[in-house]
Amino acid sequence: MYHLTHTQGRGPEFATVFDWRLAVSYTIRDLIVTPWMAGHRTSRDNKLKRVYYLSMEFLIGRILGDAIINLGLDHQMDEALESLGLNRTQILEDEPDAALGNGGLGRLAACFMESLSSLGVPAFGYGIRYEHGLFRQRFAAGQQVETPEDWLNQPHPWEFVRVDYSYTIGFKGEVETVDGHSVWLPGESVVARAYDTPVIGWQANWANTLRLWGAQPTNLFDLHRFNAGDYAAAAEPEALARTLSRVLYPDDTTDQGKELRLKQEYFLTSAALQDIIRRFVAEHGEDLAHLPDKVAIQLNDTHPAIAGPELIRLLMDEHDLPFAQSLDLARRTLNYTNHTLLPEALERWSIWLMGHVLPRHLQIIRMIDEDHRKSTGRPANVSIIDHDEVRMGELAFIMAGKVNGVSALHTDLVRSTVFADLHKLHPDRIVNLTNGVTPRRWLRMSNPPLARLLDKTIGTGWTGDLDLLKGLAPYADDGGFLDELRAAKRQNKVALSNGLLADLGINADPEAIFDVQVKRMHEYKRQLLNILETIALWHRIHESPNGDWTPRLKIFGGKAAPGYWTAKTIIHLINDVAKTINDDPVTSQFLKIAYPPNYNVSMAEKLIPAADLSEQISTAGKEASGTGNMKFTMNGALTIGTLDGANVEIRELVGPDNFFLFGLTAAEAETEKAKPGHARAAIEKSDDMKIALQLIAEGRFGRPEHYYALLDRTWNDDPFLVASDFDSYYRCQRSVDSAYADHGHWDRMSALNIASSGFFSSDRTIRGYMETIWHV
Ligand code: CJB
Repeated sequence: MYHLTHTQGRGPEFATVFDWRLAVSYTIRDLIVTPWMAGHRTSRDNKLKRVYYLSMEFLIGRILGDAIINLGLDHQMDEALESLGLNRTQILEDEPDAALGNGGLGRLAACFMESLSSLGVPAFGYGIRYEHGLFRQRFAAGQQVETPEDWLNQPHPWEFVRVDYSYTIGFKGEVETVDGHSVWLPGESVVARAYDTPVIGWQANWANTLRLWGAQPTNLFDLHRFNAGDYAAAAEPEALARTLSRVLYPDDTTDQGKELRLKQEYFLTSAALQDIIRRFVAEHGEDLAHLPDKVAIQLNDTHPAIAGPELIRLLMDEHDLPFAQSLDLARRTLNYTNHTLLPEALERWSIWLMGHVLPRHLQIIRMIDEDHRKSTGRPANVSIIDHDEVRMGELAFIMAGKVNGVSALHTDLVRSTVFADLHKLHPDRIVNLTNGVTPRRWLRMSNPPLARLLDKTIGTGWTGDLDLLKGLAPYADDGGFLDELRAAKRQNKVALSNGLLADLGINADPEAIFDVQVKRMHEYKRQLLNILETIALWHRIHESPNGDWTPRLKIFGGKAAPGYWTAKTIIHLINDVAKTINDDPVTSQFLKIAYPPNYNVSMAEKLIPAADLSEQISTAGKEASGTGNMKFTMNGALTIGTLDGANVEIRELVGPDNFFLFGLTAAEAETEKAKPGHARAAIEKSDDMKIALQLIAEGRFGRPEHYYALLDRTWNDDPFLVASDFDSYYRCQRSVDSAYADHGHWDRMSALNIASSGFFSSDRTIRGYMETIWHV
């Protein structure tokens, strides 16, 4: 009530849901501030080493519900809201998602921030305060339409603006030599201003800061031009600066090759490093030789890889250290996580662009390259500069103390493929840290029915120590427990069905298998395989409509990068197929498709707890890890998947009998792909796949000309081996049907999946980083 009156300036009789949500958020924020400040004091007074996580993406989602859970106030909050006549769901759902990320990489950063706080590790996350997060997706005639996202179009109650922490970031200009020193005279500059969001850990013992940088002009506007009446031109400096933090690049894996993107990356990195050095000097004095003892910096993918040359520049040009020492200090401070092997995702910038935007950094990159080549005996293929391009992956590797992959398989492939030559030179540098997700958001908060059952069965300790889920294993043979597990799942399925009916008009039977594939739309993730299997199944049901079919609801969710034509065509196809199948009275009791638009973190929180089957069907060797796969497992869904990314570890832990495996291995996929005509040969052998493609070509699902290019690609190219894996996938899906028909058996498998999922807590991952990389 205090914040409603004094912060929102509204009396309860006039207050809207929005006013109440803000009042509740400020009340909760007040409770976070105390541990937050205590944590800062403890870190400073004890001169603790800090972790700094640099990421172009933090896919946070909503904050309020998560904060309430971590403060342990969910019951009290319910009572308080009820006494005010308010509805908790309505309040929570009024909050817009902070969608400052595209997919797994950004969501991982958000989970890591939460785990760092839960474990009480002094840490800062550094990112960009994008005015517009990931675009909103809607469908028009089945096709994706993007509109801007505008989460900051209303007050954001969680942040504190820090006008006193502002840093100048330069671009372009010249490098001059003055008294034997290189001096960079930037031609442009902007100011990075800090906006802090506290991230509260489990049980509110500790809170860290997510510091996001917003761009400001160095001069607010040109008064001279303003006075001359040229108002638009007068505002130009502001508009230009703001562009830097205006939009999140809506691309998951491809290098935009844009000057703005490079500038954004440098903007984040330089602001963060200036802030880190300022704090170090304030706490430990001017002797930067001790930097690696107090600072561990993690680069989330190559996006902030300019950190290597920037840290050297700051140490050398601004703090007068020699190059060799600066290089050594930087390398002992920086670490790099690789998140993908897809060649198009490993950033490269033309030498021209690098020299144009960051001329001093290009000089330093050449010095790093030369030093590395000299010290390693000038081997071939490991240079940072190659074919007139700066290779950011190589730069990140060479400048890192440790380089890590994100699942066991991925790390092996990092060693044997993209960085094979560098790995030979530095055999101890690459380590594995399999990803994880926070069980607070992804289990306790998003799945109350299951959380209650777990509390009742094994106690509440699992939330902070997910390994305790092992205690559930004995209950896998307890009929009473399995009935309750089924009831909890059913409750989530009913809630989802109600939502789908209200939002999409789809009438889903909660008894059906809820089969969910939610993730970014990408060919390697193979949503195409899933929809082709759906078509083939539909055709089979038509052939024997009186057969003993297990009812299924196929749920898809995901956005395609706006410029990714094939992914957008697959979205169109799914929607076209959904329309035909959902309207078919012959099959509708057995098969339906739902594709709710605008998949985001909040939607994931509803879909995952309601899923029976988790689709993790990427071409083996292509998905670095996956983290959705882990969330589904924790929530009791069974996985149908390939031996890819963390699926491999999920299957090992839950046991092969409790996992639906299909498809080629990574090695087999490589061999298969090398065979000329592999797709055509596989399709010719598969009646089901052939009929599915034929039905599309015949126009059974909308105008076939929309799909000719996709069909042609599938028959003649098929780079992600949909055809080669089709029959294996189709057969595996039928084994899912029969397993699901046996409730007791299915529920037992589900219980064993949950019991084995403790390893996938991001607390375990963060502990791994602490031990093997950060030494905190
Ligand atoms: N990933 O989300 C992204 N974006 C990229 O640009 C590159 C990789 C994903 O990162 C996740 C977190 O490590 C992985 O689980 C996922 O496999 C990978 O595609």
